[in-house]
Amino acid sequence: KIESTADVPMVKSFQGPCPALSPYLRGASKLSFKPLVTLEEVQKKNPLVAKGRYHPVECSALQHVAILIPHRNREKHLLYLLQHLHPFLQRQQLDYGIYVIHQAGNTKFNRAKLLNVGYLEALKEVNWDCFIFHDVDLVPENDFNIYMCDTQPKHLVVGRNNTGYRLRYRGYFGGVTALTREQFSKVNGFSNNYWGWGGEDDDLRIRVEMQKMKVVRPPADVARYTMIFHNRDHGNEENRERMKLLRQVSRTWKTDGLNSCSYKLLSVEHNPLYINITVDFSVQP
Ligand code: UD2
Ligand code: MN
Repeated sequence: KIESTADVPMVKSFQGPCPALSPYLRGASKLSFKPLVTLEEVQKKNPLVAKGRYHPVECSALQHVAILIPHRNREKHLLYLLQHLHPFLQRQQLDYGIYVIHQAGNTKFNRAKLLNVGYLEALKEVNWDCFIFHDVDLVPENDFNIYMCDTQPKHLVVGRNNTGYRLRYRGYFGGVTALTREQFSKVNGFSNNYWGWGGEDDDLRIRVEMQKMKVVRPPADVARYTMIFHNRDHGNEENRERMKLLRQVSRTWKTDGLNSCSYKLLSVEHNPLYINITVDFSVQP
């Protein structure tokens, strides 16, 4: 008999809409990261995930959700995240797909532009309702932190272990955010011009506020994450231009974003546990 770590049904029964709150949620959990876990093991424990996607068999999901993870040179973190996120999302009864957007080459890292690419490419496959923009090193601690979109853009990280689980600053919008297809398109996505560390999350918040939308957050006891320890990566040095860029958002957002995001797509691979999109920003498409 095959068993799923998520403890969700494996056979189809009744097909109505899923309930507003999934019966499989467990609440706060103590996370453990086993250094020896392998992709194959995670695959075995998630038998209902295929080509990076899953949908509940017992009901029809309330939203189709694409999880977008910007990535370069963080394989271990990706493995830990996949290990925790797959059962977590299944317990939430979501129809979901996990996309890893991998930046090839060693030019400066561009998190925001990778997420724009993820949005554009994922929509070529499925008309996703909701997008979760997700750092590779943040693992949610409580499955009542629902990975669905709201009527307003949602910030899912109130606190993390290494900052005492407190909101870092007013207006903080980093780490993990959830925007509907329409909300993200209304703000023209992220800016493509933030190379290196910092600022791109504040830029998105400014775009959201300019459209008279308001950032919402789940309760602090639920919106908790563990950040897997890391140092600043090579190729993602602090962006010293960020304050200057942030002062210009009201003038630039309309022409810098989804509608100007050009990139050279190297590959789209459907792995068992995630869809891997590789792009090269060092060359013109
Ligand atoms: C904060 C924010 C993050 C982003 C960043 C500034 C939180 C919890 N997170 O993260 O959302 O706004 O500041 O840019 O506040 N990455 C790679 N390879 C690299 C570099 C980055 O995969 O070489 C990806 C990875 O998904 C990582 C993310 O980019 O989680 C953010 O980079 P970081 O983790 O180094 O930055 P951090 O923790 O300060
Ligand atoms: Mn980090």
